[in-house]
Amino acid sequence: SRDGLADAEQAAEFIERYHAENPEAGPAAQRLRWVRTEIDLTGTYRHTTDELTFGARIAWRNSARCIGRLYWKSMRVRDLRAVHRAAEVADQCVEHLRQATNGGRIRPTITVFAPDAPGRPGPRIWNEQLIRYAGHRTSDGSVVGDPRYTEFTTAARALGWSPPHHPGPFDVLPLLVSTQDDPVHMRVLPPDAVAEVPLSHPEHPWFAELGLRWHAVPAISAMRMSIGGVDYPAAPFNGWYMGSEIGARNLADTDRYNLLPVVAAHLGLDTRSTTSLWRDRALVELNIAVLHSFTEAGMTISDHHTESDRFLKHLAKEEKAGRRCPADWSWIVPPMSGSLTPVFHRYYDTDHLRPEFVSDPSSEA
Ligand code: HEM
Ligand code: NRG
Repeated sequence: SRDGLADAEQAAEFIERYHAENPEAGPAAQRLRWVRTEIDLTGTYRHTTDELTFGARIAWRNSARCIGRLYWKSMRVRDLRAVHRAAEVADQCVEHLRQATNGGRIRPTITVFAPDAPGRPGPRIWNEQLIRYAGHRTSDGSVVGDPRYTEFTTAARALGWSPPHHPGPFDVLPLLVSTQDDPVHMRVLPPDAVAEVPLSHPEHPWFAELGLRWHAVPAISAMRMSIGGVDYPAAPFNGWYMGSEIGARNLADTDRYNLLPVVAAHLGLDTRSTTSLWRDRALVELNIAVLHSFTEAGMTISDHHTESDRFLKHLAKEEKAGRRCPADWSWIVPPMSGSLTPVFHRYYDTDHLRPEFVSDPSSEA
């Protein structure tokens, strides 16, 4: 828990599940006795590296909002629980990005930093993701860049950060890391750790002239991972993008880059009436550009049809293993062409399982 005290019941439940799913680890009884003793003596307990690896993978498997769970067993888990200092956390976030990007063959990866312990909270990463673009508020009240991050951008600037040249639409934000000893450590990401893809369209040469781009790796860094009563507040993880996350949300939402009117104008669509479905047509072309550009650049990405098929395969496997698989319909169904994907046409278990990733309201900057 957040005061660093491990709940003994959650601990026991996790250790039992670990031994049930990993018979080669032997019976749980002896380990359970030790964990109870350790909690009695210190208020918490240390996971073995195998328990941590299993716990992190199960936290992914239990993520009801995630359509990408088919590959949960193969996530790489970097055990960096010995890392407490902010500068070293920042170094290892950079190393995470390099290993996860892997020259374009993106590897699902999690880096686990020190947990919360009584009197010794673990480090915190303030960025929502390791790679995000600044939102610069201009004098006329408009925003250059990602409007979602105007507050974070202001905070980074107050701490001395300035955008690379002049404020542009795709300035990568610095990392902000805090620990008990270091209230804020700021780290500009080295450009070679930040793979980005310039966007072009397979049939419309004008598209590339828009100067759009997106980063290749989505690495969520502000969720705490909770395993068997132990909280890991800094445990950044990544997989790869489903194209519609970029093309149907980040670049299209009216409170994000709001690009559908721009794309529609270049397509020569009639934007006077919603009934022309100009937004829908522009949305498809924008998403084609995203998938095309990532593929051309050799960066792992998948479309929403592929991820939907994989997710149904995952559900079937979980059912066969005799497990429930919680899923949140409103997050699983892709943000475009919902009814074209099989995940739309059914309902899901909605139970809440642990281990899990939890959004920390206080970290939403
Ligand atoms: C959410 C896809 C890997 C954990 C999502 C969403 C998508 C997605 C489309 C919904 C995002 C949104 O609507 O904003 C994928 C794909 C992956 C992948 C294609 C490729 C391997 C992972 C990994 C983890 C993970 C490795 C954790 C270890 C989560 C969690 C959420 C989520 C916790 C909910 C985030 C929130 O509440 O804001 N995923 N994911 N995913 N995914 Fe995955
Ligand atoms: N929609 C967000 C990312 C959320 C998680 N998506 C993933 N996760 N693909 C965005 O940046 O657009 N992942 O770990 O791969």
